[in-house]
Amino acid sequence: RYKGCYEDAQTRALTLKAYKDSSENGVNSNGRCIRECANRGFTFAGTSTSNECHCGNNYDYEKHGKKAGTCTRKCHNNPSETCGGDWRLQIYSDVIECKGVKGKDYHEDCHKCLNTAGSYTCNCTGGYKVDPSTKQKCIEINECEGTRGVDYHQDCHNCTNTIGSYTCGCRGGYELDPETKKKCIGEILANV
Ligand SMILES: [Ca+2]
Repeated sequence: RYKGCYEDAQTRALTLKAYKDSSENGVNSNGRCIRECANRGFTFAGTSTSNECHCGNNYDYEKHGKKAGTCTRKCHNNPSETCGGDWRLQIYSDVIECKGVKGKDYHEDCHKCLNTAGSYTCNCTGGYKVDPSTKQKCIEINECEGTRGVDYHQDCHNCTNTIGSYTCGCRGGYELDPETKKKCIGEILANV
């Protein structure tokens, strides 16, 4: 969450300088700095002078004053964003989405929200898995598109996907196991 552009001084607004990356292939971004600070256990992250990242847990980061509109330096090797300025910190706070509102701060289809550094992921209840592309919501598992004997029961003849599970159809002479509805059992003797 963007807090604003703040003045910095010798007595630093944020307590730790996490990195200064002026390497030829180094790319600075506000997201990188937020993740770096979150990984180190800091709530606040601030980019500065194009290639620096500062971290802190101190709420007095505004002690040298807010200087709106003066964080105008492009990020090192990343001109699509600004990364503060000279003695200017562009400060963000790590958002803990999971403490927020489901459907607003984290995805509606996330069953159990888990905070990660700079983002979140989800635990999913039975029959669902974490969406592999975003990792931020639970998607239904189509067991029937998987492998017989692994994703659905070896003895399931015609698999039909259901929301949260699957069910089976059985070839003539077999019946659906009434308890699990996931496998076909026993030949019916009347057919002999
Ligand atoms: Ca299913």
